[in-house]
Amino acid sequence: MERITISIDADLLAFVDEACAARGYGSRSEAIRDMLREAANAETAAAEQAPCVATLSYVYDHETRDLARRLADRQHDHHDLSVATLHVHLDRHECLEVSVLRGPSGAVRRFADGVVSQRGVRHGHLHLLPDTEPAAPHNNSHRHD
Ligand code: NI
Repeated sequence: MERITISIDADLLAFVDEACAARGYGSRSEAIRDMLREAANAETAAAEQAPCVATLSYVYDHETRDLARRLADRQHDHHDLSVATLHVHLDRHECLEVSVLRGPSGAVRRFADGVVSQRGVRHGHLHLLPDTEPAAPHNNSHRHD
């Protein structure tokens, strides 16, 4: 464990001491560690939930047994994330797909991992952008002023 020295306002220190007393911490260090841990967990959860738009690109051999069907199944299973997919027949064997995804970053990442990790899928790449104006789920109406 590392030891650090911090400067803290008197009122914040009073808050720490109150928390120590109320929650039965043995020391300020213990109390502050737990508070930081809570903050870190909240940060992780927020990043997981942060809305994003993303492109997922990959190449696959459409002759690999069942692969094209398995990839399409996955897209249908996650139709809530999948906005559109561009399919390019690169040559006699290989296909390039670019999927546009939209949703919570964690769910988009897991979906992408699930596609890219399939046997026969190569050159998988996910590019995430923050979604500043997330679409309301199941609402396709737009206002044009
Ligand atoms: Ni193709």
